[in-house]
This record gives sequence, structure tokens and C-alpha cells, in this order.
Amino acid sequence: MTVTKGKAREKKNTVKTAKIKVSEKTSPKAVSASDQVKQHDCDPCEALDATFKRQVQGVLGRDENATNDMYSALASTIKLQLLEQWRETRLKDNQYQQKQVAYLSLEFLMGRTLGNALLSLDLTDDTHAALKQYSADLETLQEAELDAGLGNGGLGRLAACFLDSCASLDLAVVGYGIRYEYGMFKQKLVDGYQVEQPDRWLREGNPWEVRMANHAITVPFFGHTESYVDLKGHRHYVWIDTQDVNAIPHDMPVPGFRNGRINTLRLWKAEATDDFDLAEFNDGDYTEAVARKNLAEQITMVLYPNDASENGKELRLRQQYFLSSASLQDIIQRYVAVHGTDFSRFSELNVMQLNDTHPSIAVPEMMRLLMDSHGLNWDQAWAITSKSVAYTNHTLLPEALERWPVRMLKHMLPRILDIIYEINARYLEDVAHHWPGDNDKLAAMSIIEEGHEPHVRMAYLAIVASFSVNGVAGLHTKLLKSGLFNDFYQLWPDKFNNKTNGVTPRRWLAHCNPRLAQLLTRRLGDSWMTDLTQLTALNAFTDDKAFIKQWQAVKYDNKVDLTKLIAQECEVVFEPEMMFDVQVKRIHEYKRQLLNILHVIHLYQRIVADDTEGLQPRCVLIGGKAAPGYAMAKQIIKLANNVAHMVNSDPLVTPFLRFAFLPNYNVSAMEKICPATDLSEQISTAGKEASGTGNMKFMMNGAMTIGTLDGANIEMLEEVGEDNFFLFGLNADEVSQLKPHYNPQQYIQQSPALGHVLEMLKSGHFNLVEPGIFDSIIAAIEDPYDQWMIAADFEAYRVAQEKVSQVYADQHHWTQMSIRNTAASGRFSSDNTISAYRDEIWHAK
Ligand code: 26Q
Repeated sequence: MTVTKGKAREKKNTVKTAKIKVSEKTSPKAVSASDQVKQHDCDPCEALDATFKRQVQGVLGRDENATNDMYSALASTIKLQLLEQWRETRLKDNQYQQKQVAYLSLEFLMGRTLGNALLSLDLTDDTHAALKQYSADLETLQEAELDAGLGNGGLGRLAACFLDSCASLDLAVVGYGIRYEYGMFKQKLVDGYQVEQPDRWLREGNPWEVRMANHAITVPFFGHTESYVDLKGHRHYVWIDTQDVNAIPHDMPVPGFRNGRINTLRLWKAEATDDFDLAEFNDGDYTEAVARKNLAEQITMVLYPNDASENGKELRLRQQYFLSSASLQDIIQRYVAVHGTDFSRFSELNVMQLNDTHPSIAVPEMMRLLMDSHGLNWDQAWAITSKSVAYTNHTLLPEALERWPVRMLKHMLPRILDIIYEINARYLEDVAHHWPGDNDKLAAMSIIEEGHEPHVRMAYLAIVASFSVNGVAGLHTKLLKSGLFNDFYQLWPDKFNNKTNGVTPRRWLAHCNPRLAQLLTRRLGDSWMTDLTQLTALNAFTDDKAFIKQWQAVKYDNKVDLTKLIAQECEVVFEPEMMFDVQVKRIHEYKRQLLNILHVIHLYQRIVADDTEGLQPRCVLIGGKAAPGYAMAKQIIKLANNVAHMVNSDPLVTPFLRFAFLPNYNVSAMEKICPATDLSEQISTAGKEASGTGNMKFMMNGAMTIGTLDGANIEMLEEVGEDNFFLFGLNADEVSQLKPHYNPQQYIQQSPALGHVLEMLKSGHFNLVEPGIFDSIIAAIEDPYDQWMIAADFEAYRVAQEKVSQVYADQHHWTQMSIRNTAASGRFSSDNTISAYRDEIWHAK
């Protein structure tokens, strides 16, 4: 295939960095808290210092020598700095002069807040200075913060990167999500197996959130509907005898990068309503009332830890409706406060972006609110809803497509089900018009999937109601249009568009890799932080010997740092002189961690056989969580651990190869991993990874990618060129063409290396005292129905890895390639992605 470099991108998508305004008035009252800090312009900054002192000494029970106490004192100090600007942003946005975007998502994988807030407010240096008089240093305090792990992986972290870019681009965007009491589970390893432990991230309180009890909203469940005809002959519907749940907003600040804007992430917590309790209490059934209270509060108790499906679980639907209803009521209330009940400007001033189908129950809920609560008729309500909802799809995997049993909706959300039926009936008329007489088409495209147990197809509901449907990388969008959603594409080609994902360069370069950030800033100035395309200027330094040395030193020091984490968490010693070869992401068959492990076994065999010519010493790191119910993914973790044990305990092997599985991979771990990585593994079966975003973080930090033509890898390759990317494997077309006659044995015969690896696996070499435990893995590789085609790609992968070793041996060349990767990563800033959402979907200023 030929890969051409994309057109030079326009500059307009850059974040404007307005210096924080310092009020001209002299009255101290007119000056915001952060202005006060900046105005002092001293070292260490006295205002920050004074607030901090009050937080440490003035709060009962805080102990100067306890890291946790010092962290919360510091966090509270910084939150105080944020409050004034936060209020100003809210007041400004409440005037409703510009379009407001609501990003609805069941997941926001925020990670830690402190470091990012300091960076955004430009307070990192002042904070360092202020801490000098205490025993704790900033790094230690940052480590004390627990990750806000309110997401599974890519989709949730994307939402967090998007919020950062929206604030930094000065867009009025509110993130709406759920304040799960328990976020993503903590992963422990016992005997090499994953064990899940609850993540009580709120156990010591959350210093960043503000509980807004006065903005509580009521969300109805269960009950039944009735209708009546008014004097004018119009039919009205009422949903009665509902069991109501309170939604209490807990707001988290989302600071823009040094531009004075603080956006809001509004997370809903479910609480029982008082009158609900009271009614039960008055009936004399106190215990029942308390039990029901628990039922209400269960809704926001725990994040579903699946990144591909857990279909049909009632609690999950309750979460989805709870988020959707509370958020829409909030959005409508804010609109009504300014514009009254004239909804004619609503769609001009509001967009709701659905992060996958998870919040797509918002569609019928919006219709219900406009009709039943605000008196609009169907056509008016539909005109508004269908002009204000947009949907992003994040996966092509059929098992991840959400379907809800009609029976469940009928019971839990009867009014909502009625509305879905009505949407479907009206929309199927369009289908019938487009394909006259084609009943199969009607059945295929119906929002209701008929059968023994009828289901609502949420993706179809989202497409029908949305004015925009987007995929998250070029290939992904193309496959949506030609495959999964082809019928819809034929009906409404203009709805479909691509928005290739991106990641925020503030967290994923400036914050996580201060050494590299400093080097970049010394050479280029610091505006790359808000316009990442400026990194292309690095290409001018690829022959600059001094620069190459500095680049290498940065990577080396980052590797030294990572070795400490690996030693502590994995009890494996990584050597910074060896190549760091890393695959961190959720464990899933399509992501093919297994292919990586097979390659490790292959290297192990070569070393044991003394066939080490051309081998470059490597440290291989794998990390990631398996969905608790995903047996195969859990076996893959066990295999990684057993192989690691054999590799690391053989002193003949360890000079060439070390292998670790990092437990509890999360956002904070990635912040240490990506700056230290030499080789990034992006090896999914082509056509299966919608985009990937870890791939971009590694690239920004100067890692080389070994990868397939999948997701955003394709666009990364386009930017950096084939000479700076280790490409291998079948492409998406080849995968689908091969599928009907795939014969793994043929590939095993053609690859002696793979044959040997399988022999060793079968011999039980890695499970001597646990016979048979890897049989299912071996069977999967040899299965002609193996959708992931491990055997088909093994040999190409092995050859690409040999090439990696060859190039790595020439450190000068490797470093040049590394620089070129960082230089070419500008397109993958989420600022760029959000600018495209803003201009092409949201039409927001
Ligand atoms: C569905 C039903 C019930 C419970 C859970 C779920 C569920 C939860 C999370 C289904 C899917 C997800 C997450 C999907 C996800 O993370 N997709 C990834 O999105 C990234 C951002 O667009 C892409 O880069 C990845 O390629 C894609 O896999």
C-alpha cells in the first residue's frame, strides 16, 4: 500500500492561551483568588503559601507529617484557587450567549486531578516552593491522590481528554456522568491470576468535588402510564405511581490550560427521596422504606467493569436512565431559566453528544420531557430532539452493541417504551418510502428486534434520532458505513462523519514527561502545549548530535524511573539499557496480548537454544485488566505470568529478555509508562480496534510503534511514514476475506517458530504443576474459527520484531526515528479532534 502524508493542517485549531487577566481595579475584592496568587509574583508565592498554611494548621486533625493530610491540604488550597474562576465561568455561560455542549458519558476516566490543575493554573513552581518548608515534596503528595477511575479504558479516558481540550479551547462544555462510589476494580495478582478488589476511591473524601444539593433532580422509575384527552381534543400522557430517586450533582472542576476557563464535570449521585421514605414510613412499613432507600442508592454504587458488553443487566439500564434523565432535566432547566418555555432556540443553543449508546435512552427521555413536562406536541419535540442529539460509536464488535429486552423497559420505564415504539413507527415509514415493499429491510432496520424475546436496539435508536453519527478513526468510520450501519448510511449519508480520536498533550506530554517537555520548550518555546503541530519543527534537529544526546538522556532517565515501579510492583528488575517493549491496555482477544506472549516464548526459545545473534536485550511489559467474567482474558493474564516466571528465573535468559505483568494498570501507571517506552505494541486484528488512544500517547512520547493497519495506527503511519513505523500483518480486507476458509494449521506449518512455540506450550513447560490450564488458549490458536487470527499474523509479527531489534542496535538511527515520531504526533492532540467536533458537529464558537 502507499502511504501519503496528510495535508499540512491549518493552524486555526490551536488553543488560544490568554494570560490570566489581572483586574485593573485596585480593590482586593475585585480580584479573583488566582489573580491574587499571580499578582504577588513572588517566590515562593505568599498567597498560595498563606492559604496552604491555613489548610494545614487550620483544619482540625491535619498532621504535617502525614502524607495524606498534606495532600488534602494542598488539594483544598488549589481548589480554593479555582473557585473564583469557576464561578465566573459559570456566570458567563449561564448568560447563554454561546452554544452549550453536554457530553453525556457513563464513563470519565479522569485519573488524578492535582498535577493537572497545577499545570493548568501555572502553579507547579510556586507549589514546589511553598512546600519547601514542609517535609513532604510535591511528587510524594501527588502520589497520595487516588485515581478517579470512573471508566474502563479507551472510551472513558477519551471523555477525560475531551473535557481538557474543550476547556482549553474555551468551549462551554459540561461533562455529565455518574459518581460511582466504586470505580474500576483494583487488580491484584494471586498465583498469576487476576483477583478483583473494590476500588473505594472516595474513602478519604474527594477534595475536588462540590456537592450541589440545591440543584438536585428527581428521576422516575417503574409505575405506569395513563392518558387523557384535553378540551381541545389533544391526547396527553402521564406517568404515575413512579418510584422516584434523587440525583444529587457533585461537580468537579475542569480547568482550561492557562485561559481562565473552568468547566464542570457534573457527576450524579443517587439518593432516596424524602417523600418516598415518608410515604412508606406513614404506612408503617419502616424496614421496607429503609430497604428501598438502599435500592435507590445502589444505582450509583459501582461501575460496570466491562469494556465490551454486559448486556441485559437491569442495574445497568437504571444507571443509564438515571444519568440521561438527570442530565437532560438539568440542561432544560438551565435553558428555561434564561429563555422561558419557548423552546424555539433550544437546538440552536444546545448539543448533547452521546458517548456511545450507553446514554442513548436520553433520546426518548428528551421527547418525554418536552411533551409531558413542557407541553410540546410530537412534531415540535422531535424537531428539537433530532437537531440536538449527536452519537459517537466506539466499537464494531457485535457483542458490544447494546440491546435491551422490551419486557425490562416496559416494567422499569413504561412511558419511555411507549415513546420508543412511536419513534420506530414513524421512522419505519421513512424506511418503507426509501425501500418500497421491502419487508426484510423493515425488519433489519427496525429499532425493535423481533423474536421470542423482543429487544430495543440502542444503536439504531441513537442513529435515527441523531443529526450526526461519527466513528473515531478513518478506517472505523469507513467500516461503519460499509458494514454495521450500511443501511442507515444509504438512508442518511450526510449524518455520517469521522472524528479521529486524540489525547491531551497537557497530561500526556507536559505533565507526564517533564524532562521531554523541558527539552522541547528549550528548543521550540512552550506554545507546542496548545498547538501540538509545532512539534514538526523537531525534524530540523534529527542530525543535531547534541540534541540526539539530550533526547537519549531523557528517555534513559524516564526508563530508570519506570524500573523502580516495575521492581516494586512486579518484583522484576528491568535494565534501562535494554529495550522497553510495552503493551498496556484492557485484556481482550482482539487486542492480541497472546500474540505478544507467543513472541516472548519464541525469544525465550531462541535464547535457551543459544541462538542469540541479532537479538537486542529487551524488557517486555504487559499490563491491563480483564473483565471479571471474561474467562479467556483471565487465562491470558495467567499465561503471561507463568511465562514471565520462567523467563525471569533463568539466569541464562535474563541478560537478553525480561518479562513482567504489571498489576492494576490505570491512568497514573500510564503516566509513568509512556515516557519510558521504546516500543509500543498496537497489534490488534485489523478491523477490530476502533481507534486506540494509547498508541497516540506512546507516539507523542517518542516510542516507535509495532502495529497492524488498524484504527488510528493507519493515520499515525500516514503522518510518520513507513520508515518510522514497524508495520506488519493482514489488513482489514484480508482478514474478512480469509475468515471463511481460515486454516491455522497452514500457518503453523509455514512458521517453524510458531510450531516450536506451540509445541512448548503443549508440553506443559509453563504449567508443570498446573496441567491443562492453557488448553483453551492452545485450542483457540488452532481453531479455524479463531476470529483474531493469531496464527495468520505470527510470522509477519516475528519478522517485524526482528527488524525492530536490528534498528534498535543502531541507537543513533533509533533516536532519529523516535524524534520523528514525536514530531509527527501533532495531529493526535485532542485539541485537534475537539476543534473538528466544534466546527463540524457542534457548530459552537
Ligand atoms: C456495555 C454494556 C454494558 C456494560 C458495559 C458496556 C461497555 C462499557 C464500556 C461497552 C463498551 C465500553 C467501552 C468501549 C471502549 O472503550 N471502546 C474504545 O473506545 C476508544 C475511544 O474511542 C477507542 O480508542 C478504542 O479503540 C475502543 O475499543
